[in-house]
Amino acid sequence: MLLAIQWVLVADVIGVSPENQHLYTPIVEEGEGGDEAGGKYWYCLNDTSIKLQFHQINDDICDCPDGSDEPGTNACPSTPFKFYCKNEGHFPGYIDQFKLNDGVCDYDICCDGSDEYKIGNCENKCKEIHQQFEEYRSKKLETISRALEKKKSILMLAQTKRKELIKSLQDLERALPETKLNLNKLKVELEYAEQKEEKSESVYDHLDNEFDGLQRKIDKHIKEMSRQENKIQTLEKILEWLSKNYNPNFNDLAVKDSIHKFQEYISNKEEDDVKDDIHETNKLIKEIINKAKSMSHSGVSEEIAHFVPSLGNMLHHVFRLFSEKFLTKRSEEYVSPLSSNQLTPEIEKLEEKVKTIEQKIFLIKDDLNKDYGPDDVLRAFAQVTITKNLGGYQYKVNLLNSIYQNDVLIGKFKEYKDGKIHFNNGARCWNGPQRSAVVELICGEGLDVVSVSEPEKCHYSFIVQGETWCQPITDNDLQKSFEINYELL
Ligand code: MAN
Repeated sequence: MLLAIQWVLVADVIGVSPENQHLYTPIVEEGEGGDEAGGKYWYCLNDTSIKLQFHQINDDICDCPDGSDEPGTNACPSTPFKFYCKNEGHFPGYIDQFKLNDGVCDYDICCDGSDEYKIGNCENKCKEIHQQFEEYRSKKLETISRALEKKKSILMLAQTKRKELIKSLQDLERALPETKLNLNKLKVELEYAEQKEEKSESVYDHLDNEFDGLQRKIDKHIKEMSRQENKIQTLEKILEWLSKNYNPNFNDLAVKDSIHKFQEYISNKEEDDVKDDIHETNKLIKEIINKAKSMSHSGVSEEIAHFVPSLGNMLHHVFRLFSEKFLTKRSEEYVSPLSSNQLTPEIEKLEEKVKTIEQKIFLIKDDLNKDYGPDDVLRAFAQVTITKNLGGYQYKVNLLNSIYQNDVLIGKFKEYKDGKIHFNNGARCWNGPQRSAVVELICGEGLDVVSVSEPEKCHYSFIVQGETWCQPITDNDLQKSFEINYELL
């Protein structure tokens, strides 16, 4: 029958770290009989219904379901704790049980050789290994601190680039209303100029249709008169010939009488004034036309001009209201010394300028909203191209623009996502997809393409190193990355 727990001993179980030794504290029970080993017991860690005698720990027989009774042997297929190496003078290590006493010195984990505690063939190398580690550490820390300094300047450059963009945006946003105002002013000046030019049109400009009609009619009359005149002349010639060549001996009274009347007609024929007259009229009309051309037309009322519903008039109206209200300028002040012909190209130029400014504003805003990595850092690489010969190709990598393999476009910058840069829309592969790439960024001294692979045909994977992607390093990181130089041991 169990009576009472009398005392608790401090454990020193091989393979268990000092923090976990308490889990292996033997329990000494004083009861009837006790056990031969002096009454020290222990319970499996994951099943306290299994009670073992203390000497069954590390006896090379697996008794507990979780293997907790064999932390220092390879008897259990799995144990909750790995074997603890003290590694005095260096850092403690934890090694898998299957590596214990296998004849191999695993100095990378157990520099004190304790993983081979049964065979005892591994001398303690912790001093030498720690010295190597210290050298590695100081070199690494130096490198990282240099890299972090560089990173600081890269970040500053990225910030400067962002600030420059913001400044350009502000300048453009400031210039836009001013340019638009100038444009509207020119448009109003054009309105005025056009009205003025319209008002100074000549009488001829307004009556040119009528003048043309009159001119055409007179030309027609002149032609008709010439035709009639030709006919008369032909008849006169026939009669003249008759009067000269008739035979007076025939005594034909009708012939004699006709010739007599013709001679009377010829002697009484008056000079033809009508023809001169009509030429006179023609001359007169030409003079009227010339006068009309030089006479200013004043028949078009200003009111009518204002009420013509044109876009220009509406604009003029709005601008006049605006200027009267805010600019306190009188409309006369918008009278330009330029003619409408000179104003039109000026307006076109300003319209183009407004369009360009608006486009630039759109592009800058779009760019400012893009994800260029933490602290916008990728901006610092906008003008940087890394050139690298790898695998028989020359690669040209611009992190914010494009990647080329010789002259073949691998891809254009698409986005920065989850710490990687994606490029797409590259040149199409023969019988395949368009080329694309993903760039992984790692810490390293100097900006460089470390490797290129093509995990799938025409989809490339790049690793680029640089100080930008370095972080302060911890002792834990250093221990993980440290590798022993066995030649020096
Ligand atoms: C070129 C290169 C390769 C690619 C093939 C596909 O040789 O771009 O990377 O795999 O074309 O045909």
